[in-house]
Amino acid sequence: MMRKFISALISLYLTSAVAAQERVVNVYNWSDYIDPKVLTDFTKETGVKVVYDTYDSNETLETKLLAGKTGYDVVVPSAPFMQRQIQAGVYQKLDRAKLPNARGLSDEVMARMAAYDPGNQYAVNYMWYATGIAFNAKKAQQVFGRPIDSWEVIFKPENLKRFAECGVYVLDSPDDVLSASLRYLGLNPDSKKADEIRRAADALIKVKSSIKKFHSSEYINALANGDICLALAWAGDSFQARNRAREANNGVEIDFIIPREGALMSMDALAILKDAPHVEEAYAFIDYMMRPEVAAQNTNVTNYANSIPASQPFIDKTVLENKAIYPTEEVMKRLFTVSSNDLAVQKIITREWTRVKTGK
Ligand code: N2P
Repeated sequence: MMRKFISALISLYLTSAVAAQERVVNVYNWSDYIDPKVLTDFTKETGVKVVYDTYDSNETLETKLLAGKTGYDVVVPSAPFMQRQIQAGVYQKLDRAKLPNARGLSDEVMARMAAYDPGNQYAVNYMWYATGIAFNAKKAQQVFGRPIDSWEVIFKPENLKRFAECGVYVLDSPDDVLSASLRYLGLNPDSKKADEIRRAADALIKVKSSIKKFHSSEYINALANGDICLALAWAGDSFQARNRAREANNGVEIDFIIPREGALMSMDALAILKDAPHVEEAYAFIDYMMRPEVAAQNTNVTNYANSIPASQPFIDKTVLENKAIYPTEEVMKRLFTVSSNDLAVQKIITREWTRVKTGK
């Protein structure tokens, strides 16, 4: 009897020990989009282990989400994709009581997010940023000799040709690149018209011979180590490239501009999957990300702007005062957003993007 009781106690202890050990959250986020120290700090504080996996395109994330159970708890879609995924029933509604720190999100960003997630029911903003042009300052001076301030640098064939030799990468992201092309053509950057999307793709095809690669994460190192000299790129990644080059002390100086015609402003969201295996841990993780000091730490390392105003005292001055990361009111006016595509439009975009990349 006693023996049975003791062995029951032991097994109870073991089960709870295993359960305690097994507190886990599975996070699927963009590459180069967090301070790795935040993950270890989170585990130290909460005992929740983070299994962390990365991607570099919304299309990759969406394909996984629509294919069925992923095992992930928290994912980070860009707003227009998130909107479609909400409609597809991929996410669960958030219980705001479990996200006290999310009350610190700015009203402005909450309102912007609500355009994609009415009533802010399913997601909270993680970071936001502009898409523009990153370049190697010295190389650009040598091969171009004029200030880089316009989409004409990319979309005028005679311009981009000058950079072809020192290397050009373009984001493998139709939302980012086709909207820039539409803007360059003087069309609505959020156009859903098949003929306009085709014209935007054609403009890119005209400069394609000068583009070395379409890729959405390799350009950080490629810029930093001097392998390429120009990229159609995201702001945060471009400044990460700058910092990597400075750390390597290799003489490469990377700059980034928001073109004068205006550029895409995007927002990425933290959301919990409907079939998340670790919902409580997912809440703990998201709430931790919303803590002002933590949000600041992520901004300092990634060079992406967060939406927690109380984080600003903890943000490095060079980041906070960088107008391409935290744009002024005036620059903000030049930024545009894109809305979600319905499936028919998405199909056209996917087809046009394939035509850009493969010629078929
Ligand atoms: C981080 C990319 C985040 C911006 N490398 C694209 N959603």
